[in-house]
Amino acid sequence: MTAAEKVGLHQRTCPLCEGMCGIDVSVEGDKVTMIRPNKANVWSRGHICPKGTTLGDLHHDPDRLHTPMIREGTEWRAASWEEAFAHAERLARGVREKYGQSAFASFGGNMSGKGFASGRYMMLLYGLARFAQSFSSSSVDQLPKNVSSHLLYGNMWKIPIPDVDRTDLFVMLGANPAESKGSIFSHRDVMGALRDLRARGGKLVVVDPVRTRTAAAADQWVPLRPGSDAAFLLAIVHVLFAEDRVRLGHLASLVAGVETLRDVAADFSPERVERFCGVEAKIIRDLALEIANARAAAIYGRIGTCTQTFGTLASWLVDVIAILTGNLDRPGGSMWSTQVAPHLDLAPPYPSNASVTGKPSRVRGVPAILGQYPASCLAEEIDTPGAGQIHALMTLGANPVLSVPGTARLDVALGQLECMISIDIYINETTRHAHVIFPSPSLLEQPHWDVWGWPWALTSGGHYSPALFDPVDRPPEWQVMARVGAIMGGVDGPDLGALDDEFFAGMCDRAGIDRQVAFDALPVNGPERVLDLCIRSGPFGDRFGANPQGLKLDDFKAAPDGILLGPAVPWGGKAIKTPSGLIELAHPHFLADLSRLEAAMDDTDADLVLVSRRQLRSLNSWMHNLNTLVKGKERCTLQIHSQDALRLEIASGDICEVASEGGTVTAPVEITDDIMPGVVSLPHGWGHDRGDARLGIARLHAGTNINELSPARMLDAASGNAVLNGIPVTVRRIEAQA
Ligand SMILES: Nc1nc2c(c(=O)[nH]1)N[C@H]1C(S)=C(S)[C@@H](COP(=O)(O)OP(=O)(O)OC[C@H]3O[C@@H](n4cnc5c(=O)[nH]c(N)nc54)[C@H](O)[C@@H]3O)O[C@H]1N2
Ligand SMILES: Nc1nc2c(c(=O)[nH]1)N[C@H]1C(S)=C(S)[C@@H](COP(=O)(O)OP(=O)(O)OC[C@H]3O[C@@H](n4cnc5c(=O)[nH]c(N)nc54)[C@H](O)[C@@H]3O)O[C@H]1N2
Ligand code: SF4
Ligand SMILES: [Mo]
Repeated sequence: MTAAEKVGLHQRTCPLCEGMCGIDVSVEGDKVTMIRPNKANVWSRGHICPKGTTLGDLHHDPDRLHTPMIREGTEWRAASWEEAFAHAERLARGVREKYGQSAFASFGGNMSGKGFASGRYMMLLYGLARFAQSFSSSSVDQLPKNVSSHLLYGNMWKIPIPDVDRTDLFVMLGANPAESKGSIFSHRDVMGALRDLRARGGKLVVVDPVRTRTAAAADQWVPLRPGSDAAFLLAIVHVLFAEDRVRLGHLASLVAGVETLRDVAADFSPERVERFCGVEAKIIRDLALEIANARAAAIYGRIGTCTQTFGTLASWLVDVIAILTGNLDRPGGSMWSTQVAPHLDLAPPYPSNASVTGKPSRVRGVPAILGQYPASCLAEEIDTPGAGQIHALMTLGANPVLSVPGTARLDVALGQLECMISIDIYINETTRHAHVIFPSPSLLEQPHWDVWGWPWALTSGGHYSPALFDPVDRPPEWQVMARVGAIMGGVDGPDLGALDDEFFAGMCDRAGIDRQVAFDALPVNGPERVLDLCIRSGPFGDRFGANPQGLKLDDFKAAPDGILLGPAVPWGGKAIKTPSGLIELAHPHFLADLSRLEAAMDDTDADLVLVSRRQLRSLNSWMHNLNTLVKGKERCTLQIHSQDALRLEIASGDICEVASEGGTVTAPVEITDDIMPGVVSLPHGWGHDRGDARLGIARLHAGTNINELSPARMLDAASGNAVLNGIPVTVRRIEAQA
């Protein structure tokens, strides 16, 4: 399409978060002139946030990479694609000849899943690369919930989602959708839905050490000490048993371990946990009874319940309470989605009968969890000599130098790699260490259908948007992924078409679709046919003609505002894939972690602890190079309660030093009573003053990197997930306000 033909208004979906908002993009020539909400989009109906309007700024960002980059020493130069592949291949071969395949590792980040091709071809890349160690942002995010779902339901991605639109009581722990827009909980407008809940007489309870904008919109804010959710939730379970309020409902015949759980919970009365949680016993008791009495209640925990010392226990107990009160798999409780294009079901699964834990890590000896090592172990695996040391690393849409604990060490370690290949759009804090960067196409140069949003939506539906601009002078990204996989895995002269056909055939097999039928109908390689297969083999699909009324990708192409297919319906027993066929309510992996919790309950001395926060105008570590989003007053502030400020003789605006066992940072102070005494908060994703990153705007609004304070040592033992909340710190003023 020529530029002239592109003038006008184009419907797109914003790929940045789970909001999946429909947007109207105005274009003149090759310039985006304006982005507005698309009110006609059947899913988002005009909802949008400030980030969605900046996709044009992102597309036009002069720092965004358009060609592959090769680094020699401290010098970067643009390279042709073939030259860059050849250079990467040479470096990888060098590492392989010296150390073997055991020296190869990967780090997959948050943006790896958002691209049209990258989200769909990750498994092809990984299959070819045979990385000896895989790391990802899962272990600074939802891995505890994956462990919980794997053990309870036999599928790490079978995560129940709160049915906000039909519930009467919403208990939300450690989540702040007012800023995040919802996570593992896709909704067109979470805050609107919470307002609707209250308007129809329902109740919202937010359990969070901070009175966030979400908590401020709730009927009840329950401040609790960071890291104590597991004890808080166990006390609720205690009350449910003690008051004889356990009602398994329609799931009764599917649940194992109820009596074991009763015994376990007997030790955790509200009175026993009250000091540890910092929550009065009566509040816990009342909440337990409210949940039991509610016609339907939805219990939901997110980042605050995962990225903490007892992330697995807390994630498990959120579901336990839903199960014990008959609220799992029922409207108004917590439900599973029914997706139009269930991509995750067609990817090679983590076997439901496999153990959560794998081989111990080389340096620290902590186990791999669900096939990956903790992100907090990456630095030591690179900088500790010995057999199996990492010398080659691939990063994909990841910025671990800002996003994982112990970043100072990681920053140095990455500089020691002999081969680092990144697929990214910037030379940033992490990719500045790469030897070769392969740029992804701009998000407007790719079609879109969300891989990671729809699995968490309790409305079935879909919306497809075509690429707005033609990508120039670059191979399709799926081919880049395949070639990088082949380079890392030492596969010479890969036949890309054949590899893709084999990959596609595997998906057909898992979908129960005859390979030849699918190949005949969808002969063109690439992500679009993967999407079409997912739709056609999915619950609403045409099954390649077997269900003639069913849907295929063309139907969505003909409906640029999307198609909705109704609210979620219960799954019943067919959701459960555990070896026993039952929901394993008291799996030994959970119970084994309780002694660690009991020990912590006797040791509550930390004077001040640090938690993280998200901000509407940021997206993790990487949208700070857009002036529209970062302009205005300084956002990277240390929030502290007025009592603590008084005690420490700190005034608003003072520059303070925050120190933990992990490191020391400085930040301006913001005094507020919307945070518990004893807790301080910094936003995550800042710290852009490092080295020679090419981020002109972000450098001017550098902020401070919270993860210099997160000690790599601190893990949720049951999942290997990083502890990013509840970190003991000290705070002192170093400079009075100007
Ligand atoms: N202290 C603390 N730390 C945290 C958190 C916290 O709450 N507190 N949250 C954690 C969580 S939940 C997560 S998910 C992680 C996120 O941390 P990461 O997984 O490291 O992801 P991002 O910070 O989003 O960085 C995304 C990277 O992708 C690149 N990128 C942007 N667009 C594209 C694209 O289209 N294609 C490609 N290939 N690359 C692109 C960016 O340049 C950047 O390098 O951080 C974690 N770290
Ligand atoms: N604008 C914006 N949106 C985003 C992102 C972003 O960076 N910016 N990141 C995206 C990503 S990758 C993710 S994973 C999601 C995350 O989405 P959310 O889970 O909603 O994440 P947060 O907004 O960080 O909210 C976490 C809350 O947990 C609280 N908390 C901290 N410690 C504890 C604790 O021990 N117990 C309890 N109960 N609460 C605690 C914090 O105070 C905070 O309010 O957001 C996504 N959306
Ligand atoms: S809420 Fe999420 S999907 Fe919607 S515009 Fe903002 S970033 Fe994009
Ligand atoms: Mo995340």
